[in-house]
Amino acid sequence: MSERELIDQSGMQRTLKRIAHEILEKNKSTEKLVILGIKTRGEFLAKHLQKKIEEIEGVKLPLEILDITFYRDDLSKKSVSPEVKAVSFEHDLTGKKVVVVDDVLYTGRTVRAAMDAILENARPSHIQLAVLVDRGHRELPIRPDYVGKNIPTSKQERVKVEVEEVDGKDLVSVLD
Ligand code: 3GP
Ligand code: 5GP
Ligand code: MG
Repeated sequence: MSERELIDQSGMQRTLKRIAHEILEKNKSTEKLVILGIKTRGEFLAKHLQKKIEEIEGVKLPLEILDITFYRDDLSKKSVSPEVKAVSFEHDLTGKKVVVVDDVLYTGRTVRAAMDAILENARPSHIQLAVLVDRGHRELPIRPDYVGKNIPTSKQERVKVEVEEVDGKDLVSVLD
């Protein structure tokens, strides 16, 4: 198995800073913005974006964390629907612009499940998507608004995302 390094620690910081600027540029201001990180690594990327936006604008955006495991529609291949864990958000997302943050975008099913979970609970005015890596192979009509890096992969390859808080370092590499 070979490992190719694609984004190192300083690259990761620059990428997140750029995405923070893009979020502010697209939305014109921080008003109504909420950051929502998808566990596990999306949570820490979301916290980094929250911090970068605070450094730029002086505003600490509300943050939500979502654990999607129970919502993925490919967990249960039987006709029975997967068990859905009740989600309660700390903030009322109605009328808000929710920026969903995940580490890797692949088929799009996790993001679809995240949108279901959000829309079951509230009526945001917008949902946007920020991902550190888009590795292609979409199975649903979902595209990110903010992308750290597009990494075309084969289905056999794996993108390894390491974040300081979980893995002790910030690094993105491709394993094949
Ligand atoms: P994450 O929770 O930080 O996103 O899915 C569990 C972990 O395995 C994920 O960590 C993800 O990074 C990693 N992973 C690597 N390849 C895959 C994949 O193809 N699908 C999923 N669901 N996770 C993957
Ligand atoms: P999707 O639902 O779009 O197929 O996959 C997205 C989710 O699966 C992300 O949360 C991500 O953690 C995980 N995932 C899919 N492929 C990869 C990959 O190659 N590397 C990593 N790190 N995670 C992946
Ligand atoms: Mg993930």
